[in-house]
Amino acid sequence: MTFDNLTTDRNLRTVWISDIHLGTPGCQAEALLAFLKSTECETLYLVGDIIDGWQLRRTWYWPQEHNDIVQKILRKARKGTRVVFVPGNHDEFARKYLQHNFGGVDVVEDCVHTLADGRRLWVTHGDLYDGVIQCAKWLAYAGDIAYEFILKLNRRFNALRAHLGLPYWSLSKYLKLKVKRAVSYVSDFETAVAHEARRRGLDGVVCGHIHHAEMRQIEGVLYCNDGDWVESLTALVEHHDGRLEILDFGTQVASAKQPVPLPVPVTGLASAALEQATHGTPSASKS
Ligand SMILES: [Mn+2]
Repeated sequence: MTFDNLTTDRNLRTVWISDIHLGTPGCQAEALLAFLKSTECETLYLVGDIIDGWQLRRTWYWPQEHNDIVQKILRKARKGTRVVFVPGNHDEFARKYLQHNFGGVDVVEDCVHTLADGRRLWVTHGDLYDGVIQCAKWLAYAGDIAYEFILKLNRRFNALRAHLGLPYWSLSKYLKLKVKRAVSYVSDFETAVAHEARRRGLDGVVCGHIHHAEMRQIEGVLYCNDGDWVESLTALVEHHDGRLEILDFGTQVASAKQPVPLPVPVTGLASAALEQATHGTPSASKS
């Protein structure tokens, strides 16, 4: 997989990625590996939910591609890239190791990044400003199981669509954009982190957590979200002149979308037919 036609500038000052969710079948490791291979940067920020401890606790899932991602990142650190890991809620286990350095990766709770043009951005995963996680953790866990389920449905649905020759279509993205309460939940979150950045006297914020890449001004504060590598396949990058850009690989991958192998054995006639549809497709032969 290559992303040759997306941008010509592969030499960047800074890259922010988050919500990779290694350890889950939803993680699009192949696309992320292609991105990491084709990009050089001075600083790489891993803005949380890199390894999904919540799901690994429920079901152990760790294919070779997920090792490859970890190896690639550690290799970048060895070769001189400054790698900073800001843990999120799904990898909150790493919050026990704040201020430590693992194989060249600095683990910090949050930090301030100064752009080439002098603007200062607060880098945080953002879950501390998510009302659901703060007030009802059980609901966040339930929501996580529901999200996992919708993603699974989504994969089967798209395996069927691929079988019928139809393009990739994201059910969970559709639900997130259409459900009115989800929209207000997202805007509450965005406003909360922007306010906190301003309270800290900074020009803007870079966060992740809600799986929706975005870059806009909120009440005079630059709000940037680097998206995720489960569905949207996006990264936030800084060019050498301090210019920020969201790189979106989702559209490219969608056109060459491959059905993801199903993680759990399925039962029942309809699911068996779907399973057959998945494995009957030549592109599903990678396991
Ligand atoms: Mn999160």
